Amino acid sequence: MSIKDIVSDGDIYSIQEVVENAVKQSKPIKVLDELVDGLRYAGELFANDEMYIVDLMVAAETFQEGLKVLQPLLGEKKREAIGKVVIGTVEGDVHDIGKNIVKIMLETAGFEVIDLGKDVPVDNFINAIKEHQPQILGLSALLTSTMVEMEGVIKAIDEAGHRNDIKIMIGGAPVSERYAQSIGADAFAGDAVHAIDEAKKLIEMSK
Ligand code: B12
Repeated sequence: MSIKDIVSDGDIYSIQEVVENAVKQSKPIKVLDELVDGLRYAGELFANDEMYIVDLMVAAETFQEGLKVLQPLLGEKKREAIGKVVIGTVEGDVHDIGKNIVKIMLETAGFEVIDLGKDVPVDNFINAIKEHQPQILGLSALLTSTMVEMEGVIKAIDEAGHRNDIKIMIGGAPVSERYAQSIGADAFAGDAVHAIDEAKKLIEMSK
């Protein structure tokens, strides 16, 4: 069975061994793509009423088990951080898989990342900015109903007087470049690889 099928079937007991074998033959980043394909396929089945939410949850857990095997192989953390990023999924939204991948990839690229987790209230973002003074804030949302929270976070940062201290980068399936511009974010990235490029540009801009 392919990695895609194992994830979408939620075969949580096989995934570890299959991923371990897969990385002997191809690059970890390619194997990550296959894991993501499986999860996206499960999402399609769910959207078409061909999968129950419980099975989608098992598919997501299977994905996370596979990711655990890949994580140490995706790259070593660098000693000197090239910048600091605070990241989190906005309030009301429990999707954190994409955000976690962005975190891993940013760390691999040499960023220090402070992860606030998922379902993060606005005040937690503000407090983290005060405490950690990052150059970049990363916001994630996977629901059309929660992407609007991003605008609320940006407004609250503005009202707290921190908007000029920080660059804001957003991402998540329903979000776009256009949406980023419309809510006053500084950057958008559609995947973790582009997130690294955008974060590097934002660091240059904030110098
Ligand atoms: C897995 C999953 C779940 C899991 C989440 C587990 C977890 N720990 O994250 C569970 C089962 C819990 C779940 C729950 C729900 N889900 Co859901 N879920 C998905 C699914 C299948 C995959 C999401 C995912 O992880 N994709 C893989 C990752 C790698 O991709 P990604 O998230 O897009 O992230 C990449 C980029 O977007 C970007 N990125 C992401 N974040 C950030 C942040 C920054 C700063 C940057 C720069 C980039 C970036 O980089 C990432 C890596 O490349 C999607 C379908 C889909 N195609 O997206 C539905 C989906 C998002 N879910 C959906 C729904 C409806 C729900 C529920 C409301 C279902 C319910 N009835 O309860 C609940 C939501 C509960 C809540 N309050 O949040 C809908 C949303 C519809 C909509 N338009 O709003 C979708 C689209 C499925 C569908 N087609 O119906 N879900």
